[in-house]
Amino acid sequence: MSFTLHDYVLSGNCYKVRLLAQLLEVSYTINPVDFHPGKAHKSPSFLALNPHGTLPVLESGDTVLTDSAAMLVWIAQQHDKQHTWWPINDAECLAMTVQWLGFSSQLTESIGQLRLHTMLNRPADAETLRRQSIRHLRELENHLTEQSIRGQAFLCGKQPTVADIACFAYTALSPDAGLEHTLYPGIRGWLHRIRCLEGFLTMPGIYEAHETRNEHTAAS
Ligand SMILES: N[C@@H](CCC(=O)N[C@@H](CS)C(=O)NCC(=O)O)C(=O)O
Repeated sequence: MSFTLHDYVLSGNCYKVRLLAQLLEVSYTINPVDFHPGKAHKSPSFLALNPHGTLPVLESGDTVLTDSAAMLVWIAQQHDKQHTWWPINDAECLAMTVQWLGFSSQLTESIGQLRLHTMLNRPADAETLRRQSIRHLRELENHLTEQSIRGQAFLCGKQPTVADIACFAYTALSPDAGLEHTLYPGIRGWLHRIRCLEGFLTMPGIYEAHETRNEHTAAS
């Protein structure tokens, strides 16, 4: 089923949806919302659609989704006939996918908020956000290193799931928040493997600079 995405081009959460739709070759319509400087996502008409006043919003018929993780599941369940992106036939992989989708929301709260502070001067406790962001990057790095030792290239197994897409966005965009990838070889390899997926779509702020050849092939 096709859909309309209420979108802002520099939003990491909107990008997650654009990326999965592109990978699965799903067509959709974009409604650009003036997030900055217009704050159109706080206007009365937008709040009537999404009382949280956040982007993205996905609309399809009577369906209105206001959380990017829910959108990824909705798209994958309908358009991935192999059931690898939303792995309903593998209990362990499915549970891991839900767990890492939860982690992706934490990345929005740490790296995402620090990025808004760094790029748009949003008032924030930058030191606390920085500490949380680094803790999250280390947790991701440790998990990816363990996965690599098990011969698993992605967060939940040998194949990417919606959780990889959800975690990819703010991890890849962390240099915008002043957090480079230099210290995290496991993350660099994983970012590269996602970038190499057929149909990959990029966005402003995602760089290749820290990816080096011997690291990407480690777990593939
Ligand atoms: N849980 C939501 C969070 C969405 C979210 O925080 N979006 C940001 C943009 S990336 C937003 O609209 N923030 C409102 C603001 O900063 O004014 C999701 O994953 O979709």
